[in-house]
Amino acid sequence: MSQQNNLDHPKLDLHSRTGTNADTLQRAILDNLFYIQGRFPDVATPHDWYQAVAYTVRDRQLHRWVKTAQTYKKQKSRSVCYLSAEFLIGPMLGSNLVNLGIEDEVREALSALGQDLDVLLEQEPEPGLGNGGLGRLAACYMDSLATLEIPAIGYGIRYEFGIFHQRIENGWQKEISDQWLHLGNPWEVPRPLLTFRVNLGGHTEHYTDDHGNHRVRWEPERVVLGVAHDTPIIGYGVNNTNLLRLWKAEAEQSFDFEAFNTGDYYAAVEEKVKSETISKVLYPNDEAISGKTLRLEQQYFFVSCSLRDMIRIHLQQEPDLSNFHEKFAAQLNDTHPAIAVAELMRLLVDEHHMDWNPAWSVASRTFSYTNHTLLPEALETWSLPLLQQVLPRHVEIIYEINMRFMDQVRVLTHDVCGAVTRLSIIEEGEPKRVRMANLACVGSHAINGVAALHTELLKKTTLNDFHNLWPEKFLNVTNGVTPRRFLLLSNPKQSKLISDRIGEGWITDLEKLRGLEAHLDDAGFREDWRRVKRENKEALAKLLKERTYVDVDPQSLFSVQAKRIHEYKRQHLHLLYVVTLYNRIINNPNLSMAPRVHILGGKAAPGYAMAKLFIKLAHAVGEMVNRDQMVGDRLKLVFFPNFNVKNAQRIYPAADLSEQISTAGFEASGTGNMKFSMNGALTIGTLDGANVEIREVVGDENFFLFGMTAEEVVHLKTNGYHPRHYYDGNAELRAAMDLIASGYFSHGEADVFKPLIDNLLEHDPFMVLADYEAYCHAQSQVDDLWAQPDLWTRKSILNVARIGKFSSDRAIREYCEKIWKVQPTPVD
Ligand code: B1N
Repeated sequence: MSQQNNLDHPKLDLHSRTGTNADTLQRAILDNLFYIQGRFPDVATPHDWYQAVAYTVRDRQLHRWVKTAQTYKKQKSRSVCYLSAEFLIGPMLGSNLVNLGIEDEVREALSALGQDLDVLLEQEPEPGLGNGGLGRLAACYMDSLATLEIPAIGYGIRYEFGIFHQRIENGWQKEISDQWLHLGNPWEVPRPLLTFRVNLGGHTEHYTDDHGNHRVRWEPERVVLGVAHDTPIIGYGVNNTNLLRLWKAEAEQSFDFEAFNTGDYYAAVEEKVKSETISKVLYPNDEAISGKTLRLEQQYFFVSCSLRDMIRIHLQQEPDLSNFHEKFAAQLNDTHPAIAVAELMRLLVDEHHMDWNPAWSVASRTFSYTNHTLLPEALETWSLPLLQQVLPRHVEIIYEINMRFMDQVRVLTHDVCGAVTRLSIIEEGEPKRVRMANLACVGSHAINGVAALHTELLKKTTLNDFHNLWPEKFLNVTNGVTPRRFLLLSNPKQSKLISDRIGEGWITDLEKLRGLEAHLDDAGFREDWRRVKRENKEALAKLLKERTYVDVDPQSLFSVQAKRIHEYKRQHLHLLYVVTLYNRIINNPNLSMAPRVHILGGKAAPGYAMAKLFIKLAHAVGEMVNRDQMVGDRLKLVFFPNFNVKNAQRIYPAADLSEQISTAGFEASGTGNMKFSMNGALTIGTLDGANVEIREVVGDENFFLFGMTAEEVVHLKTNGYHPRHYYDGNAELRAAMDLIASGYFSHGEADVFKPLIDNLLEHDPFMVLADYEAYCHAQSQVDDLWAQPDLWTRKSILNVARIGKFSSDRAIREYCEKIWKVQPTPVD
């Protein structure tokens, strides 16, 4: 007898339950409002309505989701597992509506209920489960994987507190804990039955089993539970609905009755508190590691749950794990999940009793590793004693991996110039340390950088020894971003303008934007293009006024730098230019210039004093400039607080100029650069990260290039860099720095910004001063073009028309072909 398919059950009328016409949707929204939230329309708050809509949308995802799981299972599809400590997914309602194609119907249903969809969209809290580019990339890739009908699971951590909320107090950043789960999360489905016990601490015992085999038992000091929480990720215009599976840490026994009975109530709940700490909070460090035990525990926790989940899925269909690597391709998103290499070996050898060699063959064919940074301080290493304390068995396994690897290396390299020591997973020293990048390289069959320049530099510098050893393992996959969220959803006006001209094919085939070039000579089209940008700028101006009380004129050139605050990204170079413009106005009150609004946004890591001081300086300069009568509308400087995905979606569409001004050789790729360009901004930028490739495709005449190349940066550094030389040699630079140092922006207190200025004068590790003049020069070219609005518009259109390469669909196709070897599995 054939098994009854749940979805074909005669009593389950999915169509009336999850239909998508406005009438059905309206009924469903009211149903959810009542049956899930216990609310009547008369008393429902906007947040209640938002949740009712969210549940209504989720219902429509669920049957696609079940169908997807059934299809993948039936077809025995090979799946991608994207292992990442961060998924910066951003608010889901808007993107789910867009991907399901029911935005108009929901809008109609809501308006019949007297509700405005745009107001409800604002209600959704931001799931800030990431720091910046790396976490957002993982989210864009999940969108593309589903859209391309690739079976995929995103595995990560369900942080109770995501990235902190940035509040500005008296110009200083203040971190407020993020409460995104406070009012409930309608998108996730908790799976309490899908739980794994994760060991921590303790010791190992080696013994011989009844058959004479050498075995190892790990006797942990404590155990925490990892509980799956699933969020469906729906593709655009397809039925495929993949899974984002995030693990929440819980105590094995939430209540210690023995302690309770002996009267120690607090001890009774202590275990619970300690266990739950593991998924409590995201480390807010972008590009820097802290070496904290809890961070290692987080990494191991989610990796162990994920691998065991993959094994569970595999064994539902296969008798053993010898072909595990054929079922799964696991991507290590930077080194944060790199402990997976040792953990999979432990699972295969200790728990599933595979021999070492076949186990190693499976593991190294399962993993591939993406490197996201060359910054030495961001390369993770764990002190061996700490690792020993948390993961005693993994230390043994890492030693075993390293011993075999070192033997191989000695034969292959003959230890030319000490390559063996540099390749070793273990770094000698007091204490010894484990290099996670080395572990990831050794345990992976493919290693990739995230932009062409970055990959080249990786091969030549950071991972040079590995490249010499295994050149065939290295490849580049330039990052991409999803055009669904960052164009279709966030910039509906530009999207409509594009679709009216070239149809909607661009949404899933971004190269089609090239069709816009044929409309370049159409004056009406250029007029419409300008109007759309203008309207987007008006909307941002309104938002800026609400959030910062600063008035800006939407006619001005909007120049934007929005990203994490970091010295290598050189927000201070941008600021020095603003102060320079200010000085020019003061020195020449009648100066005629292109009116500019400079917008900065981004969070500083709480422990990064220089970055936090920068935020204060930006506010201090803004306060003086913005209220100076002499300046008027010629210059404004605004710091947009709490830059996150939600705010980003309102910023990109309103930018005229995108500031991508990092020191060449330091920004691995950047992805904001792509989003700005996709929204019609021109870029002023260095030859760094993906800027290089953006300039290549949009054309160098449509890009404002300045600054040293990565090679020149290295050259200058090796030959002795003297920032003071540039200070002495450029009067405008000197004036700008002197004005800041004088206390002009700090109520006469010269000390406040001294660390920043001194650092620039004495060290300037990212060569701000060396690039200052070239930057100012490029900015004046920007002004010249701004004076020719029609020419500007042409270049803006060309940027969009030629940006197709930077769709995350292209990036995911490359991963699928070159690394994962997976094919689409369409779902009916
Ligand atoms: O990854 C992005 C790139 O576009 C950026 O250029 C790159 O800076 C960013 C430790 C990181 N690299 N490393 C991190 C994040 C969190 C953390 O705890 C490092 N982020 C990047 C996507 O490829």
